[in-house]
Amino acid sequence: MKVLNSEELNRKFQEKIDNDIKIEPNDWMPDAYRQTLIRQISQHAHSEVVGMLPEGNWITRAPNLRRKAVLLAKVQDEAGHGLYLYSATETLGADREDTIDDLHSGKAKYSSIFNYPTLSWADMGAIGWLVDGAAIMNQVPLCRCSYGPYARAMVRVCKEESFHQRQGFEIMMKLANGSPEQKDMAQDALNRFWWPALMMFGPSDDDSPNSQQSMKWKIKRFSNDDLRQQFVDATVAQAALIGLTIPDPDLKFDKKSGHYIFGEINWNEFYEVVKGNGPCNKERIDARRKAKENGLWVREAAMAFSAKRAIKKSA
Ligand code: FAQ
Repeated sequence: MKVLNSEELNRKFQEKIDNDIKIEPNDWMPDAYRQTLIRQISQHAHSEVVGMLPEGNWITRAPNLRRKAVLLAKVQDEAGHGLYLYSATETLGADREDTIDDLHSGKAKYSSIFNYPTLSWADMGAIGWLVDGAAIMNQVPLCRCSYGPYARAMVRVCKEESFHQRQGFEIMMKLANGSPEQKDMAQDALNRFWWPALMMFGPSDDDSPNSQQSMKWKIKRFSNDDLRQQFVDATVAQAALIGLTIPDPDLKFDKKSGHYIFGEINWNEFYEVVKGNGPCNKERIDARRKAKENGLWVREAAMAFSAKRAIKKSA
């Protein structure tokens, strides 16, 4: 069999991408493609796991049994998403423990949105509606990502996120149609989560160092700004439907382009939160570190049990 040189391997690889043929774990891939995927997928996994914390905060305080059961199931789903994504990262040769250590040391990023506090029950509605809503907008195109294991994980993740989005919207709808105090709670949650939700899509295209190459490799199918615009266009109408006001005095519909024009995002706030200076960054990482330490005995017990079983089996 002819041995291909690096230039030929790269050309064949890009040809596959251009023809929408999925790249699988044992296929040849440029190292930069592998590293980009490890970076993005592990950060995505961290986001799912850290993302359990703001909502986990309300499980014991949900207003009734139905809400508690739904919230519990939703938070569990996020843990599952983290697990599929860590597994997808492992198919690229990354060590799961190392990626988790990178999160705990502050080396790896996770979504800025999870560094904001959840102050009222309405925040559960705002997170489902806006945060899961933004996550779906970004993740549906990832179902067509060029890397097979990531694309396949995203199919199931998106089905679950779409249920999450609806449960959040339903909480907001109930509150917005409830007493004046309940409506105020819903509006307050929208006021606090709107701008951070827009930041979830990442820096604007001119300041996004990874986008161009990731789009060439079909990891990303749309730019950060295009997805943010799609989210705004879809969500403004939903807010109007339940009588809530988007907290943006500059928001207006542009007939010519068919899109909503929205105000300037506070990029200074975004970069501060990403750097670790958001309202809850320290609390979130401390909680994850503590979870790892407290779970050590469970991992050790499982390993000891598995070693004992292996000895018994070989005997
Ligand atoms: N927060 O060049 P780009 C969820 C970083 S899951 C923090 O544009 P890229 C489910 C970025 O990593 C939410 N950092 O980067 C849920 C890069 O830094 P690096 C997570 C951010 O990768 C719901 C630098 O800025 N979703 O919500 C953020 O091409 C409810 C330059 O940016 C995913 O991870 C940010 N918002 O595009 C769970 C989806 N944005 O690594 C619980 C997969 C950017 O070079 C409850 N990821 N950065 O040091 C993606 O689609 C992409 O990675 C983007 C960023 C679009 C996030």
